[in-house]
Amino acid sequence: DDTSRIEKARGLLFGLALGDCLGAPFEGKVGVTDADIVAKENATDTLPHTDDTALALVLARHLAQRRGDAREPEKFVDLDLLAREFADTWHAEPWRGYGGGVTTSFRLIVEGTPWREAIRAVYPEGSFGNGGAMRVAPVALVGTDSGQVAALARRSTEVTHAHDDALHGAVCQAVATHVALSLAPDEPVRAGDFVDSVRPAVPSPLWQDKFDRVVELVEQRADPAQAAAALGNDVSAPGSVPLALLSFLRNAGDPSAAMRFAIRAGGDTDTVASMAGALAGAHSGYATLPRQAVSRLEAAAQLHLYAEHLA
Ligand code: R7I
Ligand code: MG
Ligand code: MG
Ligand code: MG
Repeated sequence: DDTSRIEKARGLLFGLALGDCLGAPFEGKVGVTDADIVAKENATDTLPHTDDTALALVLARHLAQRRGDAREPEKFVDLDLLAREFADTWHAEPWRGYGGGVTTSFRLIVEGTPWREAIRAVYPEGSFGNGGAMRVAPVALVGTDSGQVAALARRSTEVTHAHDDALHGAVCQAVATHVALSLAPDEPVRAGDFVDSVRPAVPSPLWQDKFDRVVELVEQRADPAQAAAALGNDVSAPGSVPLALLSFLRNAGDPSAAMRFAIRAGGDTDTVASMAGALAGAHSGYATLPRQAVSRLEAAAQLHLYAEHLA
């Protein structure tokens, strides 16, 4: 119904932003405890976001315009315009923590280089960074089935990331978010079934192997350190998207626990917690997010606006 739809849309967007904001202060830190993270949740200062949320807001705004034909929603992504919107957003606030490759390509795009050329200036094969996956979750609110969601994910990613693994990572995160939206918040999530719903969208041996490991790690009740050792926790798409999926599946029904698991796994904490937060929020809904923290998000007003537009 409409109530649960908007509740889940808010959960998705606020979970994405909250994971980014809670994870950012812990990037690269070791020995982080649950108590350290809960103290951040319960503080009173504003929670500033990084590039992850900044670009997710750009994509949400772009999708809210619903350009093109509703029968072909993948056309809701205008590639040339979206590339320009991302680059302009970097240019307005370049201090948000952007990756080195996109910083160069955004500068070239702002200066007038066509995006297809600009994005191969640093990495000729295209970046395999997680920058497509970190911002992709809003597409799950627009696509009506896995195929549409995957097409939207690819289009929203390819304007910055041409490498297959960056595209696979974004499709994985988007389709997983779509599945999370479709599940009742109060029903238990079965990791094997959940992963089986995502698998067909990511037909790559590397990613299928990652999915096998995610299911094993849920069954073994792996801790964050074991999860990071088995799956990776870096800025590459294959080294971060599976860890976010595991963080969600290990803590289904408890978004705060999913984000804390992701942060305690270390490495690229803002991005892994953000992707885990989007999945967990899409499944459990806005009301289950830590209340004291969501009200302090820098972008709270915009997140509410786009949740209403996209739900
Ligand atoms: O993918 P991207 O937007 O970075 C996102 C990450 C997130 O953690 C954000 O929170 C922010 O901190 O950055 O930016 P890119 O510059 O495309 O990729 C990120 C990094 O991945 C690069 O700086 C490289 O270290 C690495 N990388 C590569 N290294 C070698 N060869 C990406 N592609 C390649 C490659 O082809
Ligand atoms: Mg970031
Ligand atoms: Mg970073
Ligand atoms: Mg990051």
